[in-house]
Amino acid sequence: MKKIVHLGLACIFIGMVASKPADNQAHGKDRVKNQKLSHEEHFDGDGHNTDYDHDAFLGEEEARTFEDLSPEESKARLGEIVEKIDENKDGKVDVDELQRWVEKQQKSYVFKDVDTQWVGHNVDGDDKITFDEYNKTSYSGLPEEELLKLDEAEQIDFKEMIKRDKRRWNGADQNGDGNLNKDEFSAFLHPEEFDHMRDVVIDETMEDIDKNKDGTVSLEEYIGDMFIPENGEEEPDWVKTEREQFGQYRDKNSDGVMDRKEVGDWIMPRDYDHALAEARHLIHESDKDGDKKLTKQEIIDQYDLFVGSQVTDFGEALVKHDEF
Ligand SMILES: *[C@@H]1O[C@H](CO)[C@@H](O)[C@H](O)[C@H]1NC(C)=O
Ligand SMILES: [Ca+2]
Ligand SMILES: [Ca+2]
Repeated sequence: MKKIVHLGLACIFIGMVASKPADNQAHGKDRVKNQKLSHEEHFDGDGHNTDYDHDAFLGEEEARTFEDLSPEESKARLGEIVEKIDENKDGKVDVDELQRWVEKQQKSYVFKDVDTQWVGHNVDGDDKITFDEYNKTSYSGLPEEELLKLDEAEQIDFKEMIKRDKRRWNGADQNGDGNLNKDEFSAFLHPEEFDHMRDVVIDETMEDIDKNKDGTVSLEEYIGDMFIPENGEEEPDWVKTEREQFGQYRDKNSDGVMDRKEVGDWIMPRDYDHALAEARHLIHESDKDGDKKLTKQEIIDQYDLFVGSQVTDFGEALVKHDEF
């Protein structure tokens, strides 16, 4: 009997661990939130690359689907998108609306993940997940003593995990009612994407990296999180580069260690707002009458910039004809 319960648990726990991408397993560079809007470079040697804008405006996945549309189809779909962006329905898209839209596309993987997990954890199907529901779906509703007995078999430190989950839960529960609605649950699953979760993310990172628990990250702790040499192995060049980066960029006040603020600047950098820069760029390129807002027509007139089309690719193919 015990055995069966045990196996059932193993499945649930494996599912749970696998479904929390932002969780404990991150190391080194994986910890750093990637704020780039596209894998494409925006400006290269030859000038402006609209693939970057397409990815930023549509999300990388959706941008690929637009590549197969005719100009008419892509203009029609772009028109529908513009109506969604225009939140206050005044017929114009302003820089704030556009910035929020670009941020949303950047986070679209988050929303997809949240949609899937929401169904799995929201047992009664209402508009919130209670901690009781989360307990049942993630910890089989077992008392903590029972979980701790499983630590060794499952290779999971449940005590630590519950502590983290509760801290994240409280950080995500913005209205403080003890439950998580869908927005709050998004912040719980992907705290690195939400600025109000910054402290929680820093706490988790410090717990992982600050091995001697002195409240700061030393150079050795920083490197130890990304690279552990195996019997006498020499340090690869990228690790040497990281050592230099630590002194040059991470330890900003040059006291030899990273404090919480410096850890925050490293894992959730906010010195440059990519979405805002992109929103300004798109408006600058398309605002014919100079009112700093875009009408649907102004956007559709520039559909090559926003979404691209077969025609763009076809045009590029013609230009590159000699290479084929
Ligand atoms: C889950 O529920 C059980 C049973 O009510 C309780 O003993 C346990 O402490 C709960 N676990 C957490 C993480 O709250
Ligand atoms: Ca709540
Ligand atoms: Ca330390």
